[in-house]
Amino acid sequence: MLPIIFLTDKIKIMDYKKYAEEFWENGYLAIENFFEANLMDTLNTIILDHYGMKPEWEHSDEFIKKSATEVVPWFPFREGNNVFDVIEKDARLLNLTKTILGDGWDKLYFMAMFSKKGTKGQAWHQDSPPEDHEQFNLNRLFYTHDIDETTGGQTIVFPKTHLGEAISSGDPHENLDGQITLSPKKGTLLILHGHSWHRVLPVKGEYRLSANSRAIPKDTPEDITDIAVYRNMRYKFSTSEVIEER
Ligand SMILES: O=C(O)CCC(=O)C(=O)O
Ligand SMILES: [Fe+2]
Repeated sequence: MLPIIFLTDKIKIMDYKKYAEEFWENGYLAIENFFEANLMDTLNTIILDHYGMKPEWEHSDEFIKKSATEVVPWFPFREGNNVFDVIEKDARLLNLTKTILGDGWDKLYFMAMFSKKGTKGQAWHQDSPPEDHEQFNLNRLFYTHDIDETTGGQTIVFPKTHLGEAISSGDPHENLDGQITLSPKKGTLLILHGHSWHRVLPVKGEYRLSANSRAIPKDTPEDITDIAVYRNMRYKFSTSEVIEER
């Protein structure tokens, strides 16, 4: 049950504390209809216009092959495009983030992601090394179109893994007992701990978009997501290097 009290159709009061508890218990929290459909339609168009339908890969061939991940990131704020302020300044998102991360939290960066039809999605990974539980990134993902079994590209999470160690080594896209398949809808907010094991299924629809306004707790280095942990390696993005084979 979602802890939302409906006062009228328009006004919702969110119980931030309950949401934060759910997040800390499971390592993720999905809230449907968090953002309005009209806003999502507008942002979907803006993101698609940026990519066109045949974007070039930004990652090295080695990364794409070894990581079994096919996604093209876009960092609009780095180009002076502030249109996604509308998300980052949303008072409810700010409140929820503060309730989860506590005082002194900060924005990290904003990233849209595109995968085209027929691509692999994203292999199991953790966004940042899990050895220090105090140091992590918080994913604040939202989806501008419906994602389901027909479109493919569903997001898979493994509950409670944010409390543990590095992801088990093995097949990058293996089905694991205990995994949960999420079908985010247009307007869904998915808060996901960076140490939670997660992946994205292959894309069957015309395209798949998601966007992520990453945040960090107080005293977390800004390069926290430079090294990601996959089932077959640790990868360092700044130098495009496999730093550990697993
Ligand atoms: O697009 C998604 O659903 C998940 C993307 C992801 O792995 C991330 O933003 O860290
Ligand atoms: Fe991720």
